[in-house]
Formats: sequence, C-alpha cells, structure tokens
Amino acid sequence: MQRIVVLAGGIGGARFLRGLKAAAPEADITVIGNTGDDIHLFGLKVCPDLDTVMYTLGGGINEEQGWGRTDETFKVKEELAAYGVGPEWFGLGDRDFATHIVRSQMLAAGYPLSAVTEALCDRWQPGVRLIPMSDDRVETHVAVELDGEQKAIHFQEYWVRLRASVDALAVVPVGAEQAKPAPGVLEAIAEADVVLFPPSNPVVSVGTILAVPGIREAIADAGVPVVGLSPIVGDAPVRGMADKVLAAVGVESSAAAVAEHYGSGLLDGWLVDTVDKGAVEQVETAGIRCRAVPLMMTDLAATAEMARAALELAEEVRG
Ligand code: FO1
Repeated sequence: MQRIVVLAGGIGGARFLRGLKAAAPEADITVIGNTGDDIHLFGLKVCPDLDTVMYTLGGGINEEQGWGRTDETFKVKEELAAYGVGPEWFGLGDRDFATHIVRSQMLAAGYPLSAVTEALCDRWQPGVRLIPMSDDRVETHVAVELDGEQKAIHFQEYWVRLRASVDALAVVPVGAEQAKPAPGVLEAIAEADVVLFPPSNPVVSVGTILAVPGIREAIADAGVPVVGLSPIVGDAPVRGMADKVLAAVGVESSAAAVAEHYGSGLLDGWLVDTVDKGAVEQVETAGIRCRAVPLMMTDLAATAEMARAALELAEEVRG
C-alpha cells in the first residue's frame, strides 16, 4: 500500500486531499496539519486548519465558505455579542462551537492535541490520519503598521478582520522554535513513499509546519520524492492572500518563486498551472523537476487529476 504524507493548511489543503483520496483510494494517507492558525477565543481552543480538513473529508464542511460547518446557526455568537463579548469579526457557529468545547475540555483534562484530534476524527471519519504538526502551542503573528504604529497581531486578526488589507511586514510562528513534532509526525515521514505539499499557503500553512524543528529535516532526509503544487496561478494566489505574506518573506508572487523558496534541498518536483508553463524552465534550472498541468480545483474530478499528476511526477523523480 502506498504511504502518502501531506502537509496541509486549511481550505486549499482540505480540497486537495479530497481529490487525492479519489485519485488514490487505496493509499494510506497521513495529514500533518498546520496549527499556527489556532486561536483561543471565549476560553476555547479553535483549530481552523485541523477542523477544515476534518469537516471537508468528513462531509460536514460549509462548501461555499470552505470553512466552518454546513447548516450552521450563530445563536451563541449573538448571545455573546449581547453581553458585549467579542470578537465579532470571527464567525464561530453553534455547531462549530461544540467541536471547540469538546477539544478544550479534553485538553483541560490533560490530553495532548494529537489525541484530541484523533478523538474528534472518530466522529468524522475523514479517511486519513490527521495529526497536528505539534502538541505544543504555536501561534502565527503578523507584524503590521496600523495608525502609524508597528505591532504584531494574531494571524486570524490579519486574515479575517483586516482581510490582509495592510502589508505584512513580517510573519512569525511564535513558539515554533521550541515546539516538538507531535507523536507520529516524524514516524509517518520516515515511513512515507511520497510527501506532497498541496496548493496551500507556502508561508503561513506549509511554511509554519516546516518551521517546527525536525520536520523539514525529516522530509529532506527521508529519501522519498517530495512534490508540491503551486498555490500561485498566473502570478496571483488561487485563493486567499498568499501574495501579502509572500512579500513579507521577500518572495515574489509567482509559481517559480515559490518553488525556489522551498528549494531543491527539499522539493524534488513541482507542478505549475498550464498558464505558467513559461516557468517550467526556471524551476528545472533550480534543480526541481517541473510539469505544467491544470491546477484549478474546480470540482472533484479536476482535483483528483491534479493529485494524479503529483503522484506521477513523484514516480518520475523516483526514477
Ligand atoms: N474565515 C473567515 O474569513 N471569516 C471567519 O469569520 C472565519 C471563522 C472561522 C471559524 C472557524 C474556522 O475553523 C475557520 C474560520 N475561518 C474564517 C477560516 C480561517 O480564518 C482561515 O481561512 C484559515 O485559518 C486559513 O487557513
């Protein structure tokens, strides 16, 4: 059985995984989820990227939004607002609240996040093994200039409240340097036949996972093909505001620049969209095998085709 490890952020990662499951139904898939987006609200721990993967693969996601639950209501949020308790800019629905309550209760009882995630997945049966990158707290902060003053704000405040409307001066995964990979992360990488980077944000999603000491090294040393899919199509992010955070780390918003940012020491293969076929040569010159294929996740069939192309490229670089 083919063992595939995927480093996933939120919406892009989750949708890619749905295609991967369709393309490789027999594969044993381990997902290492980003937890840098996690936020503590109302005394609860919210893990947006883990939940997005879990709900998407488990059939509970709000398909239009790409995050949160389907068939959602917002009574608790309204009641909290009536008490003047915010933040109002972050949309936590009633059904979603239950997930955060269960998670927070288990964490308070002493279970590590990895065990809690496994317990939550017992209900959702995502058909993959979902492991947080770390059981330790890592929180991505973004340095911005607001009202003439420089400050660091939580990633969710930058993304959701400010809609990335101001430049990101720096992106810091606070706590990452001291964090340890969660149990099972390094083992899954060591046993993998292939490692995939979905078209997730290279800075705040995949980049944060790689910032946990030991994970980047384990992938680079695993001796198996590592293949990524560009989240940038035609010089703009397919979704989200990746260009803003790429600029913060000095990387141009282009398919080739993102491949070079990961580097040939990590990446063996890179898929760019057909509109970026002009970038193939540049990526190959950087020592990374590159192919141009359609990269828009318009539906399950198109997404499965992308996943198939990634697995084929992995076989090609394996030689
Ligand atoms: N994204 C939004 O644009 N607005 C929201 O109010 C919002 C709430 C939210 C609640 C739970 C959750 O799991 C995700 C949520 N997201 C929301 C998505 C999230 O902010 C980001 O898309 C990811 O963190 C980036 O991967």
